[in-house]
Amino acid sequence: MAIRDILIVPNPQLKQVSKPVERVDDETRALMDDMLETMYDAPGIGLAAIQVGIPLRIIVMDLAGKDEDPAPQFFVNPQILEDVEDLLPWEEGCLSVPDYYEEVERPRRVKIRYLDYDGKEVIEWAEELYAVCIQHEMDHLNGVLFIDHLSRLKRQRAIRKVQKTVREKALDAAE
Ligand code: K2U
Ligand code: ZN
Repeated sequence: MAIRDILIVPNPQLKQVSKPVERVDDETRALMDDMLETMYDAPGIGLAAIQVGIPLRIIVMDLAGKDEDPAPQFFVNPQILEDVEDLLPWEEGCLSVPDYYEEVERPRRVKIRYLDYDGKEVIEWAEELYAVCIQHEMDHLNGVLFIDHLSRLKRQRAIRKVQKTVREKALDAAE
């Protein structure tokens, strides 16, 4: 397993639409293992393959709390089959938009279909944090960041803030 670099805005690769996986094989599983290790190291609770520069429709997640056993989840070629009108506001962050948080509203429940780590089809409803996170990650697969749901002014402010933080961290590292 390996920890991979996470792409940061405004890297144009993050705007790519990722392609479906043709077959869940050992190469796919090796990538998912790397993604999971990268996510835990960040730390985060979700990660899309495009965030480590691989334009494939793959997501990993682990919503287990700090005091719970890890509960890794793997999603290949995920699709939203149904959603509900009721929206859930949630203060979101993103490993590709570090240190920036804003409220986003998304459907409170979504019915999803995906292939798991072994390529088996799963169909289930996601709600609350699971619904928020899977929709956030599936946005990544379509080249959409959570800041794209914000006003133009807030989005530009977020990118400027991240670029300033990245510059400051680079200067600190150079000293
Ligand atoms: O896509 C990502 O960068 C992963 C996000 C997933 C996420 C976004 C919004 C709301 C919940 C999850 C990162 O995990 S953001 C960091 C984080 C860590 C713990 C809890 C919430 C967010
Ligand atoms: Zn994200």
